[in-house]
Formats: sequence, structure tokens, C-alpha cells
Amino acid sequence: MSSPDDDKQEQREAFRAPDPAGGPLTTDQGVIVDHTDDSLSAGERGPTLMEDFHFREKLTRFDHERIPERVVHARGAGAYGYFEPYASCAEFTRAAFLQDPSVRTPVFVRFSTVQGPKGSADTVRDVRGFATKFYTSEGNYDLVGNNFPVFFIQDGIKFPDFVHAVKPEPHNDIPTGASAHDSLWDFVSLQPETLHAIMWLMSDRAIPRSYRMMQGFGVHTFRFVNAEGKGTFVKFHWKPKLGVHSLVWDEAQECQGRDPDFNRRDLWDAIEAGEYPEWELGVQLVPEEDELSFDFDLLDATKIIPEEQVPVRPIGRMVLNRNPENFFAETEQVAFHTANVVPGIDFTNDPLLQARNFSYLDTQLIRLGGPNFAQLPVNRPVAPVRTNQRDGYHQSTVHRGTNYFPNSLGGGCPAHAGGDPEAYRHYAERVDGHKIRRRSESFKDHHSQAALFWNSMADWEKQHIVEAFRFELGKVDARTVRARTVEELAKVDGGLAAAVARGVGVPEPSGHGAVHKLASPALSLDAESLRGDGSIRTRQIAVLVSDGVDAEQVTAVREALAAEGAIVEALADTDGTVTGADGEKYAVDRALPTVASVLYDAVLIPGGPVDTAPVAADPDVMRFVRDAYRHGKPVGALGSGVRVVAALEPEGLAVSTEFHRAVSDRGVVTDTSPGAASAEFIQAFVDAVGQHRHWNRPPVRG
Ligand code: HDE
Repeated sequence: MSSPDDDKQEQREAFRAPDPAGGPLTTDQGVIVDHTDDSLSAGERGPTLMEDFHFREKLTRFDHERIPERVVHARGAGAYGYFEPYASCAEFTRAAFLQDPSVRTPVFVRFSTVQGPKGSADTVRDVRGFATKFYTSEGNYDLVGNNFPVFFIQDGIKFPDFVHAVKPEPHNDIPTGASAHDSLWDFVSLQPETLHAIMWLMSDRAIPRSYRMMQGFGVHTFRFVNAEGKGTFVKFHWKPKLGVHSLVWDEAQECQGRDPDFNRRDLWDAIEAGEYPEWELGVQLVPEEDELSFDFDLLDATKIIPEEQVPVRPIGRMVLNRNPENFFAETEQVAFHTANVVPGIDFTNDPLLQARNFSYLDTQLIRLGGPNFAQLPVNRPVAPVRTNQRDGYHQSTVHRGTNYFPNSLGGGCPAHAGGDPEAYRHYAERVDGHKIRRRSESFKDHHSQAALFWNSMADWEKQHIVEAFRFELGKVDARTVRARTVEELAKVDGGLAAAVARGVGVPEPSGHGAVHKLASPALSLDAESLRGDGSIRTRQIAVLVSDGVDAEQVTAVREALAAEGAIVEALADTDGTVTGADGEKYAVDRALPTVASVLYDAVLIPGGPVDTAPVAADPDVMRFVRDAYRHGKPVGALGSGVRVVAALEPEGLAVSTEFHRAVSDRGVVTDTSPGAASAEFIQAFVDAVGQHRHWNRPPVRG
């Protein structure tokens, strides 16, 4: 039996363009072209001729290369892979792709930012999209989620308002990719249902280190339906194997200039290197009988179900193992739709989800220029498609036979599945009520879960949140908006509101302490369950080398780190080589001026018998080490290299120069012994890198 994965592979082959090496250049009509560098003209210096069909076709095709970018989530990166369940989920859902651990279902995932246009920077403060298309044997299933478990609004009718507010201001189209401007905060301060998602947006979750190190959430409560027709509420969670890790704001901003493609490149490079990112799919299941047993409404997408209340059950894993061959054809043209569901997965009455079920199809019609986008290779199901839908722009299927039902001339085909158990049947939920335009009372608490998020944070996370609010509101010109936002924050937590108020120059609200007591420790990035396996696989480590470096030591350390899966690069003033202490040439991977500390996860300064004072004086080197330290990154130094780090002590950097012994202090790992790095040093440095960041450091100046 072939699996959907084999079928998708076969389909891909069928849609690949002919091999460019297989023959000469042709026109769109297949006519061979002899020359494409000069247009057809009347004489050498004469006008271009209308009859130059090759010229006209080439320019016309170029003029029409762009399609409208997505109105939101325009900036993205995608990859293919597969999903496999751990065991049958038949008890809860009949979905075929969740039954058999031996069946791999192919997937395409697109990660994205929301606010910025297609060409904006990756490391902006924003929600990240995490949209997965499962090409199942029963049709395509799209889980179109985000890296936050909650959304900014409760009812989809507010979406245009929210998006208008967060997008660049209409008069000057500023700012690109950022939420730090008046209209967003004006909206937020007047629409408190945004507050819970805003807390996430101000946290480090909004600046992920990597798409590979990001959680994903279905956000809405969906419904599983089993073969007996029994429904169970379900919330979807993706958890990355590498753990959840973030940047810091200062670093994220510098990355926007140093490498605007930071996240996109990271995903691409990891997959090219065979370091396939992996996520576990988990579900929170709530029996239908318990629908009303929470102190919030399950249909309200601004709420989470705390994991402590309903645990997340792992049900399968997803691996991304192939980069697209053509960005436009695949990542740009992929069309997700929340209403692409398969038997066994159904909706709830969440008004945000209901609106999305309208919006995604509608948006594809304009973006992809007509109704036939499901025929594009990236969107094409592996399940057979037989419909009476016909014609329209870009129809690429040659249909035969009748195009209506019922028919006798076509033998009654395609026939209704009738009682076929494989057919999709909507969950027979009982619904009755009056037509009203009113929000349910059960949706009215906007502050307690915003507080729950705040209460769940570690101290360093709280500090980052306060700094983020200060940055964002500090960019807001209207003081009234700053003050109104702080008043709203006071309903979340008095301490938070006061700290923000002090930073943005508005009066501190009085009389509010901690308002709500709820907490969910599982939300903190310090939570054990989000830390991954502690491995340092694919972490980028910079080794700063210069003439006189102990090349033998560097080689041994590199090998040890590479054996752990890290990616190590030697950086020096200029590209090419440096001359090691032994007189041998040592290869440099990159010149320091082309990179920066923000592009690496850790830095190591090796030793050498020569005096390292000249290296210490190099401003690029000092900035590199200072930035790494300020951003909480592991700093390692060996032998005389320790002096480089120690040179920053007057600025506040804490370093132990204890003699001839590996010392690890808040992620600064040093060993002044000359010669080969000790096993203790390597282990301590690997541990420090495995922790990702070290927040318990004193602040540095400079
Ligand atoms: Fe979307 N959203 N959205 N959204 N969304 C789009 O569809 C919309 C919402 C999400 O990589 C658009 O194809 C409405 C929540 C992702 O191609 C559009 C509402 C969540 C992506 C649209 C929401 C999302 C989109 C733009 C409120 C997380 C990118 C282009 C009712 C659970 C998919 C497109 C990709 C894209 C509408 C709210 C996630 C306009 C009306 C909540 C990941 O249809």
C-alpha cells in the first residue's frame, strides 16, 4: 500500500518543470529562441519591432511576475516534511492520518510574521504564523496556527480594525514590521480583549531565535469526532524538539540590519545541513460534557486552557526535511484555509474561527487570481478530486463528461457517497437561538488571563516585558494613549503598570497591586518542558582567532563542539588565513566586519602564547564579546584569551580568572591554563551553550 507521502512525491515529480539542461531556450509556445540579448529592430540603430514576439512575451511575463502579497502574514518561509502519529487516536477522532503510526502524511509548513510586507525583516516583534498543510489520504487538512496560543480579538468582525491599527499608519506607511506606533496602542487601550495576546507580544515569545525553536498553537477550540459520531473538544499544540528559545530585543533589532533573513536563513540552512527540525503534536482534550466547566469560555480565542488544568497529550511528530525548489511556486502560492478539514475534525462556534472559515477562501480568490488555486502543485491534494466545479481562470485540468448532478448521461458520476462511512459529515451540533449582534457575557473577562501570563513569568521575563512595553509606548506620540494603556495594565497587575508608567512618563495608577492570582508555570520559558533536550545541535558558535592563535587548541575545541552538533566558525579581522603560534596557516571562515555577535549563539576566544593585548584592543572583537555577554550568551575563553574577556571587567562584565582551572560562572566559562582545552572546560562550555541564555548577570555598560 502506498502512503500519502509516496503519492505526494510522485505528484511532485509530475509537476516539475522540464530540465533546463535538456534543450535550448524556448518561448512559452515551445519555439526555440536563438538570441535573447538584443531586441528585433529595424536596422542597427532603428526602433524595436512590434513583431518581436520573443521580446514582447519576455517583457509581458516579467511585468506580470508579481501577485498581491498576503494582506497579513506576507513575509514567510516554508518547508516540506511529514507527520506520523505515535498511536491510533481512534478513541477521539476518525481522521485517517491520526490512526496508523506506520503511515507518514506529507506536510508543507509556512512560518511567517504578520505585520510586515513580503520584504520586511524577520526578527521584528510580532506574532509568528505556523501554518501546516497535511496532504492526507482523505483530503487536505490545514492547521493554520500561530506561535501564541491566544489571539488579539474574540470576534472575526474586528479583524479589519485590529489589522488596520497594527499595520503602518495610512498617511505615511510607517512603521514597517513594527507595532510600536500610535494606532495599534490606541486600539489596544480601547479594546481590552487584546490584552492577553498583547502580554505575549511584549514577551520574548514575539522574537523567536528560530522558527525551529518555536511552539505552535491551533488557538481555537476545535472538535474531534470519532467513528461513532462522538465529539471531543480539542486544542492543538506543537512543541519543538530543540526547546523554545528567543532573542533579546536589542539583538533582534540589530539582526534586522545585519541579516534581515535571519529566521528564514536559519530554517533553510538547517534543512540543507540535514538537521531536520522536529515538533511534537500535542492535544488538550475536553469532553463535551465539560464544555461549561471552566471559568472562561472555550469558544473565546483570547483564553488558554492552562496545561495544569488539562494536560497536553503527545499524539505524533512532524519532521521538516525538504526545502522548496521554488519560493514563488511553493511558499508564495501555498493557500491555507481553516475550513480545509478532514473527516474526524470539525469546528466549534468560536466566532473568530467562523470568520476565518469565510476569509481564507475569499483571500485566495484575489491573491491567486481565481478559483483554481487548489490545482497548484503545492495545494493539490493527494486524495483524488472529482467535482462538478468547472472552468474559471487558470483552469489546468481537462475535464471530460458531464458537469452536473444528478445526471444519467455520465452514468450518475461522480456519485454521492451516500452512507459511505468515509464521507465527511458535519458534527450534528444542536443550535438554536435568536439572531442577535451581541457578545456573550462569558467573553467579558479580559484581564485575568493577561494576569495569568504575567504571574507565570520568571523575573527576567517580567523585566523583558516591562522593557518591551516601555519601548512600544515610548514610541507612541499621543500621551493620552500611553496613559490609557497604563490604566488598562493596572487592571492586569499594579506592579507592571507602575513600572511601565515610570518608563513612559505618565502618572502611575494608584491602588492596584497584584489583581489576579492565577498562574500557569508551564508558560515560562524557564519551564522544564520548554527547554528541549539541552543539546547544542545547530547552535552557531563564533571562535575569534588572530595571528598567534593556538591552532591546535582551536582545532580540538572545534572538533569537540562539532561532535555535539554545533556549527563553529572561525572569525578574524580579514578572511583567508591567520598564522597560528606554530607558524602554520589556519583557515578563517568569515571576516569579522561581515558578521556580528547577534548572528551567533555563543563566542569562544582561544588562547595563544603571544600576548593578546592587540586582539583585546580591536574594537570589533571587544564589541563582539560585550554584545554576546549583554545578550546573555555563553562566552568561553581559554589561556591568554581570558585576558580579552577580562579587559571588559571595568565595564561590568563578570569573569573569573582563577588560575589554571575551568570555571563556569553565569555562562562565562574560562580556563587560564595554556595548551589543550581540558575536558572540564569543554563540558562546562557545552552546558552553558545548552542553556541558551544566562539572565542572572550584572548589567554591562557600553
Ligand atoms: Fe489569519 N489570515 N485571520 N489568523 N492567518 C490570513 O489568509 C484572518 C487568525 C494565520 O502562511 C490570510 O492566505 C481573519 C488567527 C496564519 O499562508 C487571511 C482572522 C490565526 C496565516 C486571514 C484571522 C491566524 C494567516 C491572509 C480573524 C492563528 C498565514 C493571507 C477572524 C490561529 C498563512 C491568507 C500562510 C493568513 C484572515 C485570525 C493565523 C486574510 C479574518 C486567530 C498563520 O485570510
